[in-house]
Amino acid sequence: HIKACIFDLDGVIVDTAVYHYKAWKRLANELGFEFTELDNEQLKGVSRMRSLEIVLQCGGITKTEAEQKLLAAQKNTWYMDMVNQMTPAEILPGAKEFVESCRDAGIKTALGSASKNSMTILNKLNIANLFDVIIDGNKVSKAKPDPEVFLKGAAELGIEPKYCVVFEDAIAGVEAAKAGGMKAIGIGDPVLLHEADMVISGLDKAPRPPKEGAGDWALNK
Ligand code: G16
Ligand code: MG
Repeated sequence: HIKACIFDLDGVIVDTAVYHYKAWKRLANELGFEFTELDNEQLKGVSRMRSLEIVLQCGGITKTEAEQKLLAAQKNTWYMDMVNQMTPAEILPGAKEFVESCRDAGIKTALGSASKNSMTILNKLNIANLFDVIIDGNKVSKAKPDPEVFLKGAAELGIEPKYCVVFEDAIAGVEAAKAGGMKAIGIGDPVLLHEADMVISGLDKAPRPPKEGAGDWALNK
């Protein structure tokens, strides 16, 4: 019986990956190498500093820790310039309606994102109030596939992990949910996300939760 839904942000509620990509590509280009959309796939769900390591590896470049901090800050400035232009029109199809339908059915909702910018993004989209609990990159020390972000979400909601379902677009995120003893609904490619209990193309395709006491939810398998 599902009592809580925990949502990843980038790739589930909104597509910020395109802005991450533009900012990382600009950094790579200024450092003198190319960074492709395919390279960018490796960054999904991954923390900012780990993303930078992967980008630098793509260019075969090594930097000191101090230089890395400056580069990550530069990337974040360019990224936030784009985030600050975002509007609620960029919420992915069906995402807002689905989270609302969970709340209407008495299911608790949480955000579980690696991004330290989650609050700014939720405020730009006008949907911060849809989540009972928000766990973002500022509140966790271990990145996905470690389950910390989702376990904290469940703990703050006061719901046992086995009653939680996580919605995730990243392989590391699905792994994190399963490692935490939760159900995982993958958003995206069923081959890539084969560890998920179910894979859908987007929240617009998620089965709606039944009203309280009105039978089983199709997610609840
Ligand atoms: C998101 C993105 C990642 C990004 C990470 C950290 O995670 O998918 O590409 O590197 O957040 O973002 P920031 O630099 O804003 O702290 P998620 O967990 O929402 O998919
Ligand atoms: Mg994601």
